[in-house]
Amino acid sequence: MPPIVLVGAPVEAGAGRRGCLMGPDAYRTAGLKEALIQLGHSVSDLGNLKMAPVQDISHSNPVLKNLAEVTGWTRALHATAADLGVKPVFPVYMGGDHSIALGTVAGQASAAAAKGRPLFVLWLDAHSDFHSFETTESGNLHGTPLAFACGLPGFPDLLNGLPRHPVDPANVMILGARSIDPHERDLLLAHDVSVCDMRMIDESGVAALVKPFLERVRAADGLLHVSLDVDFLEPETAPAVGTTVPGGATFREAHLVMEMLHDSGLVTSLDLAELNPFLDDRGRTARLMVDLTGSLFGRRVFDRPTRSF
Ligand code: HAR
Ligand code: MN
Ligand code: MN
Ligand code: MN
Repeated sequence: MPPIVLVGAPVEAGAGRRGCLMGPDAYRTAGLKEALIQLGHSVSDLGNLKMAPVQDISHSNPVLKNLAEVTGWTRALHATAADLGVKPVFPVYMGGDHSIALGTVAGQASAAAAKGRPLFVLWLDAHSDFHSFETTESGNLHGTPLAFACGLPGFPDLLNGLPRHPVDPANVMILGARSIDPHERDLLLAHDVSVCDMRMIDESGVAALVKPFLERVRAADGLLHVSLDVDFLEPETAPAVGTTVPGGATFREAHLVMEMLHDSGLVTSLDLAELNPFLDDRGRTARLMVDLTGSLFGRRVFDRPTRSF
């Protein structure tokens, strides 16, 4: 595994309530770097990115919130991800609300294009985040990053004239969905995105859903970006998120996904999104996210099989 680079993205401008800007520091307090070093990785922390609000950006939808700040963060994260994505490192983007993925996925996609390899995206989330800036009714831009990543129309020039390298919607899997707005449903169907909702998890189990996706990534020699939203998890297990939806993935389902991702060896970048430490219960959600990241980076009980009967 290449060296891990932690990037702090203290972004809350994309969410409907404040607090996600404390996310990167909560991951530091919860010992993310130390946990990954303990697993034998080499880890550096680039600190928190800086952002300059972009004033000369506008959009006709009057409900959009904090467009200048979100655009500033998108450009900063896009530049960082496009750079890290072509280096022999594994970037972990510590958010920040999920609007960070407007920049991280675009940047990783630009790096994948430079390498001539397709980018795949696994979106672990209660929501599909598949609004365009035209269809969002809440105006909370954390509801839009996956549509932007897939190259949908209805966005202003978030990348300052730089080319968008859209992720093929056929290379996306959403897992854990249970709250999708009508416009998002129409767009997901129109673009033929694979959405595995909680009912499918109940009926098939996460392993049977994730396996064929990973096989596709491998067959295509793809790069794989994983975007983990805290609200993928059941709120009783992970309360520190502003947009809880009951009936989420269990502790074990989430770990199993991470363990399978590790074993696949296919993941090349990771977002940790939507942690709101202001809503946490003595840091337990932050610690759970650190533990899940540990599973993605190889934590297991034994490093070789024990005797079998
Ligand atoms: N779809 C809703 C909206 O657009 C809720 C979006 C919530 N998004 C996140 N990230 N919390 O998944 O407002
Ligand atoms: Mn999300
Ligand atoms: Mn969500
Ligand atoms: Mn909406």
